[in-house]
Amino acid sequence: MSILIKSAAEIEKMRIAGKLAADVLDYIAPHVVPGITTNELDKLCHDYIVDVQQAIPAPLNYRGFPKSICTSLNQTICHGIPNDKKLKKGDIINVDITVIKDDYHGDTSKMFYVGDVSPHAKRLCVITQECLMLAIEQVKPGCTLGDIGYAIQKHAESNRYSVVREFCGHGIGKNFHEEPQVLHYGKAGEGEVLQAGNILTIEPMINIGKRHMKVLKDGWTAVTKDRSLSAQWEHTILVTETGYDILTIRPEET
Ligand code: EYF
Ligand code: CO
Ligand code: CO
Repeated sequence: MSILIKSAAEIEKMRIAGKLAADVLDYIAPHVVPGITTNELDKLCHDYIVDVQQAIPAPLNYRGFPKSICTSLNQTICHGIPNDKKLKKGDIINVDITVIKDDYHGDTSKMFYVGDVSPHAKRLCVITQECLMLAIEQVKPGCTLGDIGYAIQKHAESNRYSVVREFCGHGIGKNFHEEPQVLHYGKAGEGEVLQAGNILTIEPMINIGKRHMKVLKDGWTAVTKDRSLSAQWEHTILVTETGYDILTIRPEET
């Protein structure tokens, strides 16, 4: 199965959607402090996306998801549902934003520290971001999906962390989730070959403990089975003629 190749016009719309998603993370950053609830973060992001960006928060009602963003706290791997619990000093939290603008999607997430966090929590967040960047650096025409997964798995496991296997990155465009599935583990040289014009997300989820997860009774929230901390970072990536372009890059990363 070959991966969709976007036209120049589609790529332009994806650039806009990607920039808007990245802007939401920058907008929300000063609000991620002890005492705020994830429901308050959800409302701030929702209103910014709808009223300021004149865009649509893609998660809201997507396959029945009840909120506009995902907020995944401490041992939550992904798809955490915003609620009325206050953040506290020492928490780590992933905020995952997907916006739809002019029919096209931009999808990105990052880890936030709530006040001062422990060195072991910080190390997990840093290594997980390195996993994402090492994977992105693989991307160019001719690279395989296995090259991406291998880069992540190698860096995570050489730091004695584990890679969650139940969730993956994905192609993205007019649809939130398109082919291919981008696994965060694998063997170099295996799997589908990327071509210029492909657009996909890479979004590794890395645990301090074992890789296994369970889904809570709410039917959405994935947590580590051993209750160890988990971290995730995500970008939307365009494959260019010479390499890659990070469509959701933030100023702090350049
Ligand atoms: C059992 C959802 C469906 N799915 C994926 C739906 O790609 C994403 N983030 O990078 C992504 C975000 C969301 C998402 C938000 C809601 N959903 C979640 C959990 C299980 C499920 O189907
Ligand atoms: Co996302
Ligand atoms: Co995604």
